[in-house]
Amino acid sequence: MAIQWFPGHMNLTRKAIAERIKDIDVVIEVLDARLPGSSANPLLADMTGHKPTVKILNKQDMADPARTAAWLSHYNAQPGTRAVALQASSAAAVAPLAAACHALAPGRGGLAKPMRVLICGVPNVGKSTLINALTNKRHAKTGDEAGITKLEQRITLADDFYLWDTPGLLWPRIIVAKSGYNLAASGAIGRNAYDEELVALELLDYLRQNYAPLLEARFKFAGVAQMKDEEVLEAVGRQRGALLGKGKINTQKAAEIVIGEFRQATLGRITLETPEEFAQWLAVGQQLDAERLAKKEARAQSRGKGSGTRD
Ligand SMILES: Nc1nc2c(ncn2[C@@H]2O[C@H](COP(=O)(O)OP(=O)(O)OP(=O)(O)O)[C@@H](O)[C@H]2O)c(=O)[nH]1
Ligand SMILES: [Mg+2]
Repeated sequence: MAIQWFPGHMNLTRKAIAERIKDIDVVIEVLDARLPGSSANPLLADMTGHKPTVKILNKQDMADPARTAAWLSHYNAQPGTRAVALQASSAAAVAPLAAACHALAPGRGGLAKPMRVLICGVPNVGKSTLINALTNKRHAKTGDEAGITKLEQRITLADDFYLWDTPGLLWPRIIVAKSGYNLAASGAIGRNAYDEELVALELLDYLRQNYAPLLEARFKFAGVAQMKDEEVLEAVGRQRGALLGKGKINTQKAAEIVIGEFRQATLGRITLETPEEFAQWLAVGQQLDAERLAKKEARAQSRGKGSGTRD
């Protein structure tokens, strides 16, 4: 069962964005550069697709630079999309964004026609941090946890330039199982909506196959590529002294350590997906979802027939 998280406040955010979008000139969708496919919200794409959009691959300081370059080419090849990688906490890095908005909506500017920009994205991706850097102020509350921003908030960048910060938004059904795991690893999913051990095992599985030297250097053991995921988790627990007594490993604690090290990038610069991998996962997810819908329809039809015979 894939990880899902769509609490009630997200439904309110969805409605608020759907209402606001009419009066918006440019949409900035903030993505996590460590999971640029999984953090792109299909629900936002449906609601904002008709507006000029800048995709920001944020937290690039923690992502694998070669993979960030590949994702930028991938997104920039899509019609009507501009993608840039940045570190939202750096005021110098975000300064050119205002110019990019003017380039995308050249008719806007001046008191009669102020530029109106909506900043959106999944939880904990750095939307509020970006707004604070753009305005050089701590307008918006930030924090390393999903769901810090609770309500839409308007912030004035200049007399003729408004920004809307929005709460993090996911979508009602995450059909790509791997996306659920990657979003949870990044901190975009509420703590109670996933099992830390499962998320850590999925993360270790990917790291073992793609970033073995980083794992080995950080946790000081060798041969991870040949180990099972459970063995790697236990080795982490042993190395960090996460023990339950009688030589048993506290795998819950070990899982929290693995996830924490990924989130803080103390493991190194890591990206959990390439454009090609994500396209494959999406195709599988869509196939499974189509099968699920077909079964549901068949069940509904057979129920319909059943009631028909009783009539
Ligand atoms: N290393 C790094 N950390 C960042 C960057 N941008 C944001 N962060 C951190 O990521 C965490 C989340 O940032 P927020 O700005 O609160 O994220 P948000 O998207 O507004 O989150 P919600 O309001 O919960 O949806 C904070 O701890 C930030 O300091 C970045 O570019 N690099
Ligand atoms: Mg926020």
